[in-house]
Amino acid sequence: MKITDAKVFVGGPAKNYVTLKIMTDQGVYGLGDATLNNRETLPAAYLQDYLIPNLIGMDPRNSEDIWQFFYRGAYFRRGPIAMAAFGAIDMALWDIKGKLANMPLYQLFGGKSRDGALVYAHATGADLDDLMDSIAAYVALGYKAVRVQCGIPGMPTASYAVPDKPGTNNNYISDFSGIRPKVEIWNTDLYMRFMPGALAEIRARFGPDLKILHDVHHRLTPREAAEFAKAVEPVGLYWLEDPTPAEDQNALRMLRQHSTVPIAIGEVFNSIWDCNKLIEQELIDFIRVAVTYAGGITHVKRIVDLAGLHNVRTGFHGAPSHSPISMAAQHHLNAWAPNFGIQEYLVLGTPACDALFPSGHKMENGMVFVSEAPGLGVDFDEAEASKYTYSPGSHPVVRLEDGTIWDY
Ligand code: GCO
Ligand code: MG
Repeated sequence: MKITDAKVFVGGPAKNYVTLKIMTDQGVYGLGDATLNNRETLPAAYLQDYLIPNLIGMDPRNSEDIWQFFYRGAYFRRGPIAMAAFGAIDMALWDIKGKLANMPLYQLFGGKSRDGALVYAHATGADLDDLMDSIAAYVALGYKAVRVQCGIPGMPTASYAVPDKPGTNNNYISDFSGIRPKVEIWNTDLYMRFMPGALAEIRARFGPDLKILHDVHHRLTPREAAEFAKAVEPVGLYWLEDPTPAEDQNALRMLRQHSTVPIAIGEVFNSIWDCNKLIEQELIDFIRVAVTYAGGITHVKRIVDLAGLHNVRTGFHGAPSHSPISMAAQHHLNAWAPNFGIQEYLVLGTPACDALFPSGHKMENGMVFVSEAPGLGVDFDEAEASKYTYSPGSHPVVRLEDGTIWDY
């Protein structure tokens, strides 16, 4: 069996999805997602200029060897661009494998460990009242877990404080906003003073059963993060996400010594080498890698297995920049993983997105139910795709009030 051709499409409704389609001499094709949010043309170029010319003629069933060929066979490796490109190839090869076996992918991993996978959505408010309304709307839709982000009084801008209602697109990703980023101003003192009380009010209003998550977006120092974790301890968070800059695998040690708040990190990690110490030293409770830019199913499955040895559960990244293809890959891993925790999943529910990616995965009452179709269980309509073109966007850049660059 041979790979005969592969094509890359960039574009989509309100998002620049990067979709890979791999064709074979047996008529079976596979789909992959290489969407690196706001840098979409780069994995697309890596695929087109280097990976696809090498892929043609390979046996698509050898997904492990193909992964090793592109990763270990490269001298300069890792990083989000390369790993997103390898990830898309890997997803597509698993899709082909599932279709050849006539089985949904989760069966090839070891079958189902659960019927449905718990998900969380993003509730966001310009102020606390607005946030309460946003949370209430998600609860009314049946969500059992909600990430809560709030505008901070006195802080002129905070990227995640844009009003957001269920069913709307999440504006914190600056869709098609152009190459030059907006600048946002951050003030740690104002955040530290306001947010613990706001979280306590949310708990008081929604009661003990709602799973409340909060994302700090890497903006605290290790000491500040420890202080913040202690302050929010009584709220009973499901998790505190990205409290410290992600590059420093030692940063969570101080927080761990002072607090038992569950910690989630990893949406910007690209490989097992970014999180092996965090997992082995049991400094985290949830690992947030994404199948898209952590090298596809083959590599993420290794991270999941390492995490399982250390009682770390999964909480894969699922911001709306991931296309339904990589979300499908995650739905299959979530159905199987013995150490599954939760899945970030914002159903945008736009008819245009459903038309581009017809899928059998279903969401009901805050849970995802995986498709029983062979392979990934999601398709790609090329005629629909021809309606869209690429439009650049950029994440905001964050500065402190004195001008110092800070983490977005
Ligand atoms: C999350 C992320 C998003 C990011 C986005 C960047 O937890 O979903 O932190 O809020 O801002 O994925 O592309
Ligand atoms: Mg996050």
